[in-house]
Amino acid sequence: MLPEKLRKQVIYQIYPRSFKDSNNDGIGDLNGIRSQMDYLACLGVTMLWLTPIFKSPNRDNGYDVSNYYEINPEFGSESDLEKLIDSAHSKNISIMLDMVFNHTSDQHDWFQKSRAREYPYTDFYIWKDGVDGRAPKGKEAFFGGDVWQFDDLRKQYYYHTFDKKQPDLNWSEPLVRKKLADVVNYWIKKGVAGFRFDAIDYIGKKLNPIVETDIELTHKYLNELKKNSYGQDNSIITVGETGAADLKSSRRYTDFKTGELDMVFQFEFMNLDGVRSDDWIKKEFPIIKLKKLVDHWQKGLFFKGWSGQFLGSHDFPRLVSRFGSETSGYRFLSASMLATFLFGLQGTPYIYQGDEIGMSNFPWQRVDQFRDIESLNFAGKFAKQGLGPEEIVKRLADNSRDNARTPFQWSNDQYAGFSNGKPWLAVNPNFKTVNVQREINDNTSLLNYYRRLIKIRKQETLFFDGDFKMLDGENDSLFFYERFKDDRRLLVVANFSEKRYVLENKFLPKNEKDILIANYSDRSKKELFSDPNIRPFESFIYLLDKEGRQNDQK
Ligand code: ISL
Ligand code: CA
Repeated sequence: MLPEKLRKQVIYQIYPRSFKDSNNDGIGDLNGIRSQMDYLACLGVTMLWLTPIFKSPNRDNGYDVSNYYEINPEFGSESDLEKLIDSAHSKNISIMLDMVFNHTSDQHDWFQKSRAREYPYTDFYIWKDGVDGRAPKGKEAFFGGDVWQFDDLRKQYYYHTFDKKQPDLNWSEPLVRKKLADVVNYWIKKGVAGFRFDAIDYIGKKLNPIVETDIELTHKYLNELKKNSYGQDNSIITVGETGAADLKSSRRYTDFKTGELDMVFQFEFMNLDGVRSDDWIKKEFPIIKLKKLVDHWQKGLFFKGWSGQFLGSHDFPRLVSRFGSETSGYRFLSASMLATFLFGLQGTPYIYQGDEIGMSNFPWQRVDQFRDIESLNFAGKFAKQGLGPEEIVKRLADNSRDNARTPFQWSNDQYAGFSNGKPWLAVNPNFKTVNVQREINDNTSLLNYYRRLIKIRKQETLFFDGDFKMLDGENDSLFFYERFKDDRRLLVVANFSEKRYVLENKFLPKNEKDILIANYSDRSKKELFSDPNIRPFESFIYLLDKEGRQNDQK
């Protein structure tokens, strides 16, 4: 049975630093989010995933937690969070927190005590002696450098999957597992209704002879975490960020009976163009490969598990710049097409803040404009390889996570209405035209398109429980698929290119009323609803009853 609690969910991701600043220190905060609750309610989203809001030295903007029980003072206080939760609830919106449990900050009290070999924290992290005066055998960390870092006090090396200031917790230590379950329970009591578990498929590790992720251990630990915390309240929604998950393991994580999580984020779609991998040279986005993957995942997960669907997050360049086109005239069309494509799929749709108004990549010019630790570490690495500043900026510009982190564009006022003070990261100069104020009352805007899309997604049940069928799988840029159940079917057309196509007769809509949404407004009008010509970046969703189709085929 599909989990009913997921039927109408549309989750909105907020990067609090960059959403709305209430006290003009240039940093977004919890009161800022609360001040925009009407906006979020009017958008129609059901849950807000806040990226980490806990105390942190911000080496990785909150993904390095130094205290899981304290709110980062830059974001406000615990009472501000309580007010935010209440305000959201009054609009039927719930809050999802981001739990970074693979690692902590090196400033976390546990790490400080572990360095000093203080009981019972001695084995809270992964420590090893050096070999012949050098680091134990290991790979390169995700954010650059070796996974092993020497600690002067303990005179041993500790293991870090990400940055050197993000030491990995040792989940094989039962007390670590207990303490993390306590953290989850604490926030559940505060009224938090969802959890995103960061980099969760890295928690299970074999420690000897070399440190290696071990999926059996990850399942074991997660199972225990579920049993001791969120598993006790079935209404809670969980999503695991599982960077390495394939279909088989995603099924296992999210099996409706035995799974540990409600859904996972899988990254196979998002890794197709090589963004943020290896040399940071962006590759062509292969649509045929995407189609094969979508088919594989949609058919393979249906009735067996569930996933979160996304094309953008705080970890990737902006989706319109990456998969669409910023060329004037195509920004709206390509951005709305991408949203339509995504919302038509099975799984829970996620919207990353700003994507609903078409925010795009920043026009970077210099390395010193970047703030993200990953980008800066890579810039250093490229410089060491002898690349010139221009080439480095180019690579960062195409790949950097900072593209998604520039301040939210509320209006065409100074700093885009994000703050009255200078923001921590520069505002995209296109805020004069790309902003909420301009779009909110314009019926033809991307923002209002999203509102309609969210509405139909909640109303039409085929989005939730319709099976999937790819149509025209060989076409290299037109995505065309069906969601069906019994004798009802929903068709989704999404043209990923400027090319024109002609739709086969048997697939044409039969009635203008059957068009649920369309990004070319004439598509829902009497004269053009059944026009077989598909235009650049055209996208629409329509119902087609079985009978209509059979009649047509006679
Ligand atoms: O394999 C990966 C690295 O390229 C990713 O799939 C990895 O799982 C992902 O980058 C993890 O991201 C999460 O944890 C990071 C943090 O910086 C990101 O913002 C967060 O989303 C470390 O906490
Ligand atoms: Ca602030």
